[in-house]
Amino acid sequence: MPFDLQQYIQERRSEVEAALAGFLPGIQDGCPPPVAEAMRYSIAAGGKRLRPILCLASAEAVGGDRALALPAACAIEMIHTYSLIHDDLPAMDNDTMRRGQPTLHVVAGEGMAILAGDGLLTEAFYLLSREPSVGDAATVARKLEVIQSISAAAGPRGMVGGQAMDLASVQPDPSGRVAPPFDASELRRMHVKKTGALIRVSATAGAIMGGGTTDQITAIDTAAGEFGLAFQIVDDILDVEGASAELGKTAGKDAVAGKPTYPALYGLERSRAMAEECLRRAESALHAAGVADPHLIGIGRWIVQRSR
Ligand code: GRG
Repeated sequence: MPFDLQQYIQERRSEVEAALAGFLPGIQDGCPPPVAEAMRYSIAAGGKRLRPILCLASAEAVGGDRALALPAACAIEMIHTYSLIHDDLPAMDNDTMRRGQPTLHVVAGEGMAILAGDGLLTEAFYLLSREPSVGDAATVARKLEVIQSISAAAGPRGMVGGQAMDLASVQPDPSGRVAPPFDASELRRMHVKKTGALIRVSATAGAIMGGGTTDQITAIDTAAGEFGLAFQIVDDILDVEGASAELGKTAGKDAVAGKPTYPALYGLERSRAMAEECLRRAESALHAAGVADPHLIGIGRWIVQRSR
């Protein structure tokens, strides 16, 4: 079936952005203006919307209605945006540019940036518990499964845990000790948690909300695990090769901070080959389960071929 991936991505992105604007709380919901505005500033700053698009494509790949996955897609983008706000804080990665705009703590102050991040995280779960509001038992059961999967992926077993491993690898502990550099398997473990878990659950949540069978959900989960790793490898490559203006954030920070990265460990050429290998493994998992939807495969290629 011929299709235009760019058009698909653009259409899903617009859908997600319109839904996010409607789901975010405002003053009419009793949300005080400074925190409402701060949350909207970071969401509206842009971003590729990779995770929500992957979520919607996964719902469709199992033959489901993507409208049922839209709240999960938006909730995941809220959680992702919170993680970027907190990651950019002086206590963490200390960055002043994100999504091509000054970071939230630069424009709203550190306290408000912390609160906006907290607000996006909690609001995501408020949304997940509330929408879709369809009352049938199957949808309610799927919502609960998705809430469990997303909370595991975003919390200390997943993204928060990975961020803690990352932080400990560069910041001295209270006694002044810095952890020894990661070897290859620790680097992989850190990325699987820090970046991979949320990308992975984006696809899995979409497949669950789309009513996929266990085999379909498992295959999409496996493929998205590979997408998540490929995403991080490419992110590390872009940090070496990319220009800050195109990336929308400060390039070259990993090397300056002495961070363990794929190019540092394996070199650029091998890192590129590793990202391609992830893609091949993802595609074969999707083919084996009969869910090799062209949009899903195309999103994998987008992850590896992107320049920002
Ligand atoms: C603060 C709990 C907590 C976690 C932060 C994901 C993360 C954990 C920090 C981000 C650090 C970082 C820049 C990691 C590299 C991979 C990554 C998540 C890049 C940003 O994601 P994109 O490229 O961003 O999808 P956009 O702006 O396009 O949404």
